Amino acid sequence: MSFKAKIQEGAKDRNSPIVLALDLPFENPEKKDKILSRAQGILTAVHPYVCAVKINHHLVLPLGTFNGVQQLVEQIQGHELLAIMDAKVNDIGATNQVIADYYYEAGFDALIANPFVGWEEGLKPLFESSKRLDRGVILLCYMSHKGACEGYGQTIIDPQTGKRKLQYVSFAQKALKWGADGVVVGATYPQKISDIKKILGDKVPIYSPGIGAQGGTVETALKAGASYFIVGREITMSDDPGKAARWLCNSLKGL
Ligand code: 3DU
Repeated sequence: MSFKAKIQEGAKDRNSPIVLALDLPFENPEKKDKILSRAQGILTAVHPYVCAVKINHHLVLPLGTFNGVQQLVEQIQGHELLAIMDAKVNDIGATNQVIADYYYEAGFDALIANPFVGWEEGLKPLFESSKRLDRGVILLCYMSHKGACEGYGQTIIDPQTGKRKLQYVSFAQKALKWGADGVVVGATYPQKISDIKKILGDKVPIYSPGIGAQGGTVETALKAGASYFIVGREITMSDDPGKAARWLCNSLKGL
């Protein structure tokens, strides 16, 4: 089963389209055990209210992929949740392949990649090995921060047609053509979500980060066409992460 189908089924079964971004602030790397147990504690409290967990460098750097992070991936999957690695894969094809091999070996179900590197000798090897292993590739399409307009918002000349188009429109079209399992579009840009939704329809789901701490809301992202909501600090930095996740999950049910 494809990653896209697995997360759709998981979100339906669990009645939650929330992806937990399991991000923690900087901590002295010597305190690895403290970092790991804090992450495990959040997972234990939050798992009933999410359909997947996204890991970023916040945990890979201090814990290491095959020590702490692999244990977390096992815990995530033990709760029947999917594990996404937000590596923003962004290099030449041969390097991308090695990045994917390591993260898939650690058990991740999907990787986030950056379409700026293109297809041939870029993301093609990543897509091919991911499809072979039934893992997912989610592409950045329009990031949530202010400077996103400098890259994802540029007007480009399409090298194939010679016509002008917006960079993020081109990335959404590539997500369709390349068979991506999803695209990331910031909740802080609801208009971009709806522009991209018009291109993707129901073929490629939109994952929307930037909720809470970055100023976006689930309501506007949902109305604009997002299917999944990536939420980090709003949950992880709460005094009661389980309660924060439950509240968010229930607020989505009312929409
Ligand atoms: O702002 P939050 O704490 O909810 O975290 C959002 C997470 O999603 C974090 O890991 C960040 O690196 C990632 N992300 C974005 O916030 C925006 C993007 O466009 C892509 C990824």
